[in-house]
Amino acid sequence: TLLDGPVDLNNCDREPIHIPAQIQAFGGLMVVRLADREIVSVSENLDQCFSPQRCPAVGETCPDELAELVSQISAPESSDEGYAVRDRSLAIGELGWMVTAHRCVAFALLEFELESNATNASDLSLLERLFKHSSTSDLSTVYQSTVEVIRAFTGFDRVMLYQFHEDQHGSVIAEMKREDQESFLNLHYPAGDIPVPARRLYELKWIRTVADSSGETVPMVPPLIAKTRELDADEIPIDMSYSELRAISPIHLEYLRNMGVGASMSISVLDSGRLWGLIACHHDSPKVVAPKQRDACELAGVLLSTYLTSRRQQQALKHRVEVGERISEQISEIAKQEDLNQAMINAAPWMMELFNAEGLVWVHEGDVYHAGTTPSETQTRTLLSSLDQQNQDPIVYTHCIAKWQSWDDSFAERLPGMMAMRMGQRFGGMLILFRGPHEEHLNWAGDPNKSVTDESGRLSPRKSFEQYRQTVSGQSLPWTATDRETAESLLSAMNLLVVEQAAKVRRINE
Ligand code: BLA
Repeated sequence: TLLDGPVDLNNCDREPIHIPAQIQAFGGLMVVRLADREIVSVSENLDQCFSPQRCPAVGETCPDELAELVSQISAPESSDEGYAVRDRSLAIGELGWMVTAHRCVAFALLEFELESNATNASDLSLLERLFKHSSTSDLSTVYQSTVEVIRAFTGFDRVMLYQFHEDQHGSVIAEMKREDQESFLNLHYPAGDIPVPARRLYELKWIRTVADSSGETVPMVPPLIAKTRELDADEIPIDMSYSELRAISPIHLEYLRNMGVGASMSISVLDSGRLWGLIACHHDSPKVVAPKQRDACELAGVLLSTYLTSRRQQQALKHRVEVGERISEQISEIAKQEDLNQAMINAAPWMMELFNAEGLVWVHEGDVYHAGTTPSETQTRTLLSSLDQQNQDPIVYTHCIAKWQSWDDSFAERLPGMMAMRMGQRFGGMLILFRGPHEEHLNWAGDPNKSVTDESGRLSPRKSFEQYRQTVSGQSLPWTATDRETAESLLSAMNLLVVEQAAKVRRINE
């Protein structure tokens, strides 16, 4: 468990962005109830897709030319959330339309986009280029070639790879841009720029476009739909989580305009199902990306995701084996010694090295042993009683102890990082590691502490993205997922050891 201060959710973290009841203007949307094929809602601009005389209306049955598509997505095997049948070229009236259909619970969402928007997007050879050298090249080369390929493929002015850090703020780790544009490379952005509901949605739907950050949106009529035709049927909002045309949150549109961006697109990069980052694309002017092009971009995101996951798993496996061997070697040394407490103190140097720590406290049967740089006796006692009041998680950690509790200043400054490993209840042993301060310099795009609230208390995006240099002090290097995994291995090895020691003592006494 991470020991941290209170989490502050702001209004952005509560905005239900998946049910805007509006779409972007570069296409039309029709919602059909699967049970009886009745049209239950249409975007106000649908008559631009169909000729006005023939435009299907709410209450009518879905037109014949769409029946096949609707039956495809009503098939039980297509009941997966977000399952979509894409890009059937359909002639409706005089124009050719690209229809993307997907199922949302009891409804089909049919989205119409003009085929003429579809430029020649068949050049998938670009994607091949992406991972040609990936087995031999380092990660930064793979990142760079990803943004280069996506830019060449789509023509966006700027393409970036944006990576989330553990606290959900992010930074630009690769960039390809127009020469005259200023660079965003290595700039950091606060977590609030991409709020919780957006990050959650982007784990489900892997690509989204903002065709025009100043464009009008088109309302759905009616905004609410009923699952059955019964008069008293409950009406629900149209869930647009998987929609291509979903209107983008007005707060984010304001953000893009503040940044001087006319169109945006982002592709999710996932690591084991969790959002790892985004391929973020900007265009100065409005830009519609054709459906087939979006598909190819999404595929590039999937490829990068798979690649990152397997690479990380390989590294983790290697590390796990190495650390596991080291731990079992050392623990068997400890096991050979008579006095467990003395053995633990003797083992302090390699444990500190293993965790890149400066100090260690070992607590056993009420006795406290110190090694390296540690808090004073009194401070340690205070710490132990606070830890006792914590939940009983075996591993708790913080890289900024002052955020968790108020401490004697010198302790928080000298040793801001702490990780406590609690052994099995019966033996009451606890190992605490301390890390010293680590100063970090971050270049933010705009002052992250300046949240701007308007008269109604609504949080609004920053107006200025002027670089702001921050020196972060009062914290240690964070305890990474790898550190936590190492702690788990060590803890289970120690638990086993103590159980064995106890059994030995029992045998001697018998
Ligand atoms: C969404 N914010 C986003 C998205 C990005 C960013 C990439 C996804 C949508 C898209 O592709 O454009 C942020 N874009 C960035 C960042 C960079 C970039 C950091 O290019 C860096 C180079 N935004 C705010 C505040 C709020 C907010 C204060 O700054 C809330 C009050 C909201 N951002 C916000 C919301 C969305 C969003 C609500 C979801 C938009 C949607 O999908 O409807």
